[in-house]
Amino acid sequence: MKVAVVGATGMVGEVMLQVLAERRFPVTELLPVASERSVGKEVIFQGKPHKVIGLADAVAAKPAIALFSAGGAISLEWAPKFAAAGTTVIDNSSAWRMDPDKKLVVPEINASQITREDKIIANPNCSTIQMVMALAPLHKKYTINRVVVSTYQSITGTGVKAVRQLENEYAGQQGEMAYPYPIHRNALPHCDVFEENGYTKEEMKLVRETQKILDDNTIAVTSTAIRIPVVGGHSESVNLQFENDFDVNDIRKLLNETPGVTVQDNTDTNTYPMPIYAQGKDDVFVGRIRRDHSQPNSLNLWIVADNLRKGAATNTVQIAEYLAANQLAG
Ligand code: 11C
Repeated sequence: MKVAVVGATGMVGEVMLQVLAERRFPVTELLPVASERSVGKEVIFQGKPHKVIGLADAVAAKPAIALFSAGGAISLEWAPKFAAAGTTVIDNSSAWRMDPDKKLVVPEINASQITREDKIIANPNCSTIQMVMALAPLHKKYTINRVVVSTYQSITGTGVKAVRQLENEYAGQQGEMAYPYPIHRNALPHCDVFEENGYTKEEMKLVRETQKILDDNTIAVTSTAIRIPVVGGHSESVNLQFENDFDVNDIRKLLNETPGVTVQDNTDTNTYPMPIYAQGKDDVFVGRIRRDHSQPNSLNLWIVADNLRKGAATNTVQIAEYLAANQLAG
């Protein structure tokens, strides 16, 4: 398959190239695509250099699939142009996620919704993906009424500018700031911009995207998203209230049996998920599984995943794998 990676020189784009190679996606020709100032630069794919091309040239090359991670504005302008040329776009920005005509896909949960007519498919936000991976099997069996989530998010979610800010702060140097405050030795209750309702965009993504992916607008979700000086992945403290009572051992068993989820949960051995161990892995890790005794039918979970992999690149490549396996693209 001819595959374009739009935003190939960015943080997520680089991981997309890595994941495509690792998972041996059947790429017959790779088109690394980036903004004009990167055109002509080289990226390495499968050990070989590939020249970066511009967006118009990539559309003209009619790839079967284009993986986009170049920001919402580029997606809004260029995804329809690729789609019109017959390419199936899998878009990692927030541009199309809540469009009622676009599918918002976590393959383990809802890939079967995709048809050949879907020419722009949205990849959810990283913090949503890892949460719904754990929630989906529990919702199916016990029906979730309410979710209260607090996130502890890696600076890699902001991008390379934030990584530089932290590095400069470690080194005691001045430099460009990605955040309004220092991030070293700090915690910012502020991921993405504030909306009029007092929540940040990141917090509202957790609300709206969860309902869309689980196909249930009756699930009440409230969230607080925090940025912390960590690079390996996002962590989430999640409190769930179910319609029906549950057995905690059955919850553990359900999560254990869920493809893409690894349970790390043994308080005797201090076993629980942490971003330093999740980094570089594709699974979503769940631990601290325990009943919330303060109210009926309630459960606490701690969920960790590498936000650049399952939260972004790996999920996108898994969607591409589904398209390839079911001959839905190209
Ligand atoms: C963060 N979740 O950690 C964001 C990054 O909507 O795809 C990804 C933003 C998005 O800041």
